[in-house]
Amino acid sequence: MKKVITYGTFDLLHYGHVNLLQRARELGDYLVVALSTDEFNWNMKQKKCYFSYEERKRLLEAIRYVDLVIPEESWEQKTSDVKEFRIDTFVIGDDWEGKFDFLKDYCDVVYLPRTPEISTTQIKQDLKTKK
Ligand code: C2G
Repeated sequence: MKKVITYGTFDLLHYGHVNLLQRARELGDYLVVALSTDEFNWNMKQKKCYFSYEERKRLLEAIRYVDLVIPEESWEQKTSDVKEFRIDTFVIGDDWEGKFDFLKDYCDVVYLPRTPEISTTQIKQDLKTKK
């Protein structure tokens, strides 16, 4: 079984995220999503999530491409995650291009093109301006 892992906040979930998850899953047979916890988002990414970790986890688990959701609590956990879950491929959007090449010692590393024109920031801005 070829196992894939990806990481992210996934708040507010949108089709750009689903495009990423679908392509990630297509690189193997099993997809693990390490979902940033509320604390990690706030302390390390200065992101205030609209949906809580549990709500975001529930949404991800409803996506057909996702097999397992685990918490992302630190920047440093990727290597141990790859070992623990016997991951073959690490995948993430190309906004992170090159940032996780250190994982090449343990698994394949794939940066996928982001889906253009959609982002949570854009959604929030549009909601503010839409009458
Ligand atoms: N993404 C995408 N296209 C978009 C928006 C996001 O392909 N229009 C991808 C991102 O590149 C990422 C995933 O969807 O691979 C999740 O996006 P975020 O929730 O913004 O993830 P991020 O905050 O970048 O967290 O340790 C890694 C971090 O946890 C990644």
